[in-house]
Formats: sequence, C-alpha cells, structure tokens
Amino acid sequence: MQFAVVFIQSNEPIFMLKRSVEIAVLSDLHLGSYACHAKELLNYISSIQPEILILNGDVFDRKFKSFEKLPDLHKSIFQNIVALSETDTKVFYIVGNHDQHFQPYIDESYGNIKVRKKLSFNYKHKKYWFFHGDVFDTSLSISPFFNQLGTRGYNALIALNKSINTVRKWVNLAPMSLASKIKNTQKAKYYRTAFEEQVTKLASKNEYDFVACGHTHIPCVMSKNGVTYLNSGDWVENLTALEFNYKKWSIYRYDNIDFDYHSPKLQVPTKKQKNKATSIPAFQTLFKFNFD
Ligand SMILES: [Mn+2]
Repeated sequence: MQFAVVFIQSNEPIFMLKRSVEIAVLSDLHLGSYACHAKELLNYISSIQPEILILNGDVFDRKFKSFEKLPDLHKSIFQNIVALSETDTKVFYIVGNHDQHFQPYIDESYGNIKVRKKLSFNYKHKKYWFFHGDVFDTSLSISPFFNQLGTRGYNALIALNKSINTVRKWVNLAPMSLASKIKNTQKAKYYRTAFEEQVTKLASKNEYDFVACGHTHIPCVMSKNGVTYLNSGDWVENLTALEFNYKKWSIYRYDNIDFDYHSPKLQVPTKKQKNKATSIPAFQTLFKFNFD
C-alpha cells in the first residue's frame, strides 16, 4: 500500500490509501464522450499506484475538442493520471484511432508521460508488445467474412449481387450489398476471432511472449498461437483494466462495493509529487489546442 494525493472532482486534493500494482493497462476510456463511465473510472484510477501505467489507445473520444470543455469528472481523471506520472509511475500513452489528435506528439515525452504509437519492451524476462489494434481494421473488414465463405462462395455471392443490382436498377432502386448484410449479422463473432487470430500470429512471428491490445472493447487474457493475448476491455461497457501483480496478469473488473466507503481515518497525507512545476504544464500544453 502507498499513499498519494488524488483529485476527486474539482481540484481539491484528498488523501487516501492506494493499492500498489506493478503494471496497470487501460484502454478505450473515451474521455469526452457521454459513453465513458467517468465516476467509476475516477474511483479506479484514484485507487491504484502502478509502477507502470499503459494507456493503450482511445483515451480520448473522437468527440474530444479541448481540455477546457471536458466535464469536470473527465478532467479529474486526466489530472489523476498526470499526478501519478509526477510520483514514480512511468506512463505510456499509446495513440488509438479515436485520439488521432495526438498523432503529431508520437515519440514525445512530457515528464514521465511518453506518447507512443506502439510499445515493445522486456519485463521480467518476457518480451511484450503493446498497440491499440486499429491497424487491423482494413484487413478485418474483408478477411473474417471472406474466410468464412471461402473464395468460391464469395465469388458466387458477388455474382448474385451483381444480377440483383441490375434488376434493382431497372426498377429504380439503389444498389444493395449482400456481402455487407451478411457481414453485419455475423460481424461481431467473426471480428473477434479474426482479430485475435491476426494479432497473435503476428506477435508469435515476431517472437513476443505477450501481446496486448484494446480497440475491440472485449477484456481478455488467453493463450493463442504460442503467445499470451491480453485485452484491457473498456470503460464504456465492461469497466475493466489489466493488472500485473504477483507474477501474473489478471483482469480487474470494476465493482462499486470496493468504493462505497472510505474511512476518514485511512485518509492520510502522502508521497510528495516531483517536478510538479515543470512536467504537468509541459503535458498540458497539448491541451492549449482546440482540435476542431
Ligand atoms: Mn479503438
């Protein structure tokens, strides 16, 4: 257990106990969108003291325009992340498909916060690879469906689709896509399997022991194709994070019961933040811009 300053709404720090975690991984927070479960996320982020914090993409939603316009709870979440980086926590910010506004800052460092497109490192004699996962979107929009039907089935479907559209044109109807109709009904199932298949095969080919993504919003720890595949889930639906502690990875699932009550006796002052004057404003220069 460690103690640290946390911001619960507004900017007023309170003091509370924190759980120490070796590595915490969060993705798909979607700050700046109503879909984000901000209260729960703030509870969680204020309750941990990780040595390494990996934000694996889509921290900010596509709708995010400026830090000033964020709801207070969302601001507090980010302030807590910055505050963690001011203690001993190394923070890696991996850019996802929603937070493309941060593309120009890839490979920059802001104090203890490092902005990256992907991350690869050795930890406790194992080789790790972290990336958001949107890089597979182009191939996956075709592959899962294509694989299922096989080449002949796919060609037959395209031929049938063409004849149907010729008829539709005669009667002044817009063309339709049978392929996309089938894809939509089966989409989720195919997508998940194909995503995990492609990610693990590529990681295995590159001799990684672990590969961690976000993007699918489906939390997961499993072995596939000779590597361990990790997914941190999201803070939209599942309210999950990945944690490495006591030599193993596990999925943290948010539970309100854990946060119902804080004894005032346990709220004690703590660890001093380092370099506060320099690196927080450095990272916050990012937020001076409006991403309209
Ligand atoms: Mn994404």
